Amino acid sequence: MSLDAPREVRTARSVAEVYDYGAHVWSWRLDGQPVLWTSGSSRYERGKPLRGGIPVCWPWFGPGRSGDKTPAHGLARVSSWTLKDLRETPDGARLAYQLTSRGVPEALPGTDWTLTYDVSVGEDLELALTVTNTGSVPFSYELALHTYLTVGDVRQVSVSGLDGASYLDKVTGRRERQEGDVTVTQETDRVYDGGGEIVVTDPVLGRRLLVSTEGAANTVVWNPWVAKAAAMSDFGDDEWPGMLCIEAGNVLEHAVHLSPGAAASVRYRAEVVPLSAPTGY
Ligand code: TA6
Repeated sequence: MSLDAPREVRTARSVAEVYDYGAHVWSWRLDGQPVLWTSGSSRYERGKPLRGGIPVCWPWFGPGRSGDKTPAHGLARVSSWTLKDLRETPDGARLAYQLTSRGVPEALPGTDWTLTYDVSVGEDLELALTVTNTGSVPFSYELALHTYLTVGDVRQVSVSGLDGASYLDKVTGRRERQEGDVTVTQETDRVYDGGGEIVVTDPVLGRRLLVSTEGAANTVVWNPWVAKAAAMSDFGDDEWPGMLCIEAGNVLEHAVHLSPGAAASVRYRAEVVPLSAPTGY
């Protein structure tokens, strides 16, 4: 079954589309240039994930820590969230979404929880995702805001802010330590310990993407490169040079354990600055 049309949010310089399905921030253009990346081969079907934008991965990441969880990246991104509030201003819009255990009990059987997701989008993007344990049973979860960013050519991009960080290289299965900026010269799928202030420098598009996160123990950097892109039917074979995922969350050994009544939040902010502008990062 096809999806309802996304909500469109416009300002003088920006336009964004957000689906209630998955509370999925899908596209975001600033001064006519895409900031978020979306695949021309994405599916738009209930029960299937969208390819691009910002999938909300919860309550597990990938196949989960057990390695056998389906669907990949959990149920939040393939569930219909409720829009609880929408406020539009000349600077953009704030959308408040909610998903609860009443709607998706199979996500964490036997538990009660509420996800609230505040999306603010205009000339910059601010996300805040809060998980609240509303029941009497503790539970654990992984979470990631799986952000696809548009880049001019991923082979010419450098990512700063992760120097010295330990990471799991999911391509080799080895743990490594980052030396200097991250560059992409092959399939890249890395779960870094750390994050905070990340800068994606894009000489082709002449801009920097400033990403800052809070409450996220992990930063994931992903580009599928040639073979993996070709192996995904919802990812165009020639699309991989134009995207880079800079994701924020709590995954693997940083899974979150919530006691009854407790809550935990992850925040993600993205801003675009011209390459000529000084960065405070
Ligand atoms: O975040 C990177 C990653 O975990 C990769 O391993 C790759 O699987 C990617 O997510 C996309 O996952 P998806 O289920 O959306 O195809």
